[in-house]
Amino acid sequence: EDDATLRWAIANGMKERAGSIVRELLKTMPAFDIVHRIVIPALDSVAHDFEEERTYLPQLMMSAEAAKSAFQEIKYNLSQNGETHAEKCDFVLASVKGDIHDIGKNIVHLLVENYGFAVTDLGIDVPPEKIVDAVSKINAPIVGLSALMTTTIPAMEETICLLREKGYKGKIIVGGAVLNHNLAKKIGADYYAKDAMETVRYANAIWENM
Ligand code: B1M
Repeated sequence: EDDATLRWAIANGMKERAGSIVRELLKTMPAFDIVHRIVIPALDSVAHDFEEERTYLPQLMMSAEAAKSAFQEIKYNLSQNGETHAEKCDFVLASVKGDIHDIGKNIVHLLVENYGFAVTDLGIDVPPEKIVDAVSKINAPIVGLSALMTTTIPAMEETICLLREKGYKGKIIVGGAVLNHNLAKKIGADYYAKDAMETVRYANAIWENM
């Protein structure tokens, strides 16, 4: 099986097929190469086709499911190889209230975890109070928030405000398609990460300065 087949399986929303191709690919290709060289570009092209109205919502959802099944295989492989051992600090992650997009968040989860952070993923559509509760219970020095829609940026801001109001002293990283550096600053975040790798770099810098 080759790269093109996986790209095809994701583009066409073939969930089982995507999983089995990844299992094959993992025999010859490092897990992160599969993520960066195949899965992310495949998702980008599906997203692009959607925006250009060449594909529609049901297909998009199927592609998202296929990508998820690819990530599951990758995650399983990494855990089998003992590569997910947490040695750094806690990292709480969530898609904010009203936002059910989680492909990007799941990539962030995968990478951050594999760079040694103990990730608590609260999932999607997470209300500010729940995030604040988890962060204070775990005493996490880093929180990552994901929002992909202009309509969920206010929920992101609300979450940041509530965290600060409750005296949170850690770092808040935000990410997602509609965000940028200026908007992140405006809503009170410490850092805007344009992708998963940038999240890792910033988290590492925080960890090293602790
Ligand atoms: Co939706 N959707 N969607 N969608 N969807 C967008 C975001 C949209 C831009 C598409 C469009 O219409 N042009 C648009 C928002 C418009 C806006 O507000 N400006 C939109 C909309 C409107 C909607 C719906 C309302 C339905 C509709 O289209 N009418 C609906 C809303 C649901 C809801 O949340 N309440 C909806 C639903 C869906 C699906 C369910 C079909 C599916 C999501 C499936 C899933 O996630 N499980 C979906 C998808 C797939 C998309 C697009 C096409 C692709 C998103 C994606 O997964 N990209 C998207 C268009 C786009 O983004 N161009 C779109 C791939 C992913 C790897 O990238 O998520 O950006 P991304 O993550 C990156 C970085 O941003 C960053 O790192 C990631 C990895 O490198 N990052 C972080 C992300 N989060 C981070 C957090 C961090 C750090 C970095 O914290 C530390």
